[in-house]
Amino acid sequence: MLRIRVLHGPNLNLLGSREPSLYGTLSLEAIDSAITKLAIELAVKVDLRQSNSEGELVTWVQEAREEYDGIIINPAAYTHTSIAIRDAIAAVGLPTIEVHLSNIYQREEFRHRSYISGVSIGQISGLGATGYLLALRGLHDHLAASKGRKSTSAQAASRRAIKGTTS
Ligand code: CA2
Repeated sequence: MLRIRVLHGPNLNLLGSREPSLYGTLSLEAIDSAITKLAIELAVKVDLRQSNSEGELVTWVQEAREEYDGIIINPAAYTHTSIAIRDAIAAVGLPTIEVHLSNIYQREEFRHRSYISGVSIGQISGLGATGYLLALRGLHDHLAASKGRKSTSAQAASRRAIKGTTS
């Protein structure tokens, strides 16, 4: 079973209560339920967490290396400031998808730069809560394809070992 950690950054615990025109009307709990429902359909184990603290997000990214196959992250404001989160994602080397509820490129200039996109396999921005669901499908397909490739090459290696050939 594929295992994916989903991380929500600072202030996303306030979703649904304020700024609905930017971030939609769904609470974080409702978004997490929709993610969980899709995860069950896709037979993926998901672990969902929110933190207002950069250090805690860094720790959760680092710890994901042991137990997870990939990461979905909305780093919120840390997107535009955090070299620490970027370094953690690069260090663990897990396929990561960056999600934003709003379209960061239609907003203030300072939101146009993401420190995270360079270490992510993809970014989804501006599709509201649907972005998390697309990210889950996308990461699931990416991981399933790379697992398939690994098992095909492992099978080929074992066939070569049985035959006693090297190439
Ligand atoms: O669009 C996104 O998902 C963002 O990551 C949200 C961040 C913002 O700093 C990024 O530029 C784009 C802000 C999250 C704040 O969430 C709130 C939710 C409700 C009320 C107030 C803030």
